[in-house]
Amino acid sequence: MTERIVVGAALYDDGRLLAARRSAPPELAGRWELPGGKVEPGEHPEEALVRELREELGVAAEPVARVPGEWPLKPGYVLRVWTAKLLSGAPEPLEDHDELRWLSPDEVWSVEWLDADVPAVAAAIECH
Ligand code: DCM
Repeated sequence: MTERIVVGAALYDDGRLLAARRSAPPELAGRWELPGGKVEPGEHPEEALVRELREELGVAAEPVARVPGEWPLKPGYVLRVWTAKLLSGAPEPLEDHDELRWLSPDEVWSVEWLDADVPAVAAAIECH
């Protein structure tokens, strides 16, 4: 079985990293993640990243660099992360999230990230 890729964005603006609090499903609700989602069949991961940020947050953003590494999610799914730059718009929690927070470097570990996002965020910080 091929693994399904979930893309996450380490979206930066003015040195701060965007964290999004999930509103669903119940077992993940209340935990924080890098916004993103599943790559659709035939879609390039970077395209999926841009699409997810538009759908979930209502912003235009562009991928900057792949963060080295890959993190297992539920069986059959892996998380890959890109740093990304906000081009236009102010993120709003339009889908899947009930709160957004811009975290300065000293605030990055102040939220309860999803399990897979802990090493992913650490790696993203390293390469920003
Ligand atoms: N996921 C995650 N971390 C992220 C993005 C997604 O752990 N930064 C997980 C949550 C879901 C799965 O990936 O189990 C698919 O995400 P979604 O429901 O947003 O498509």
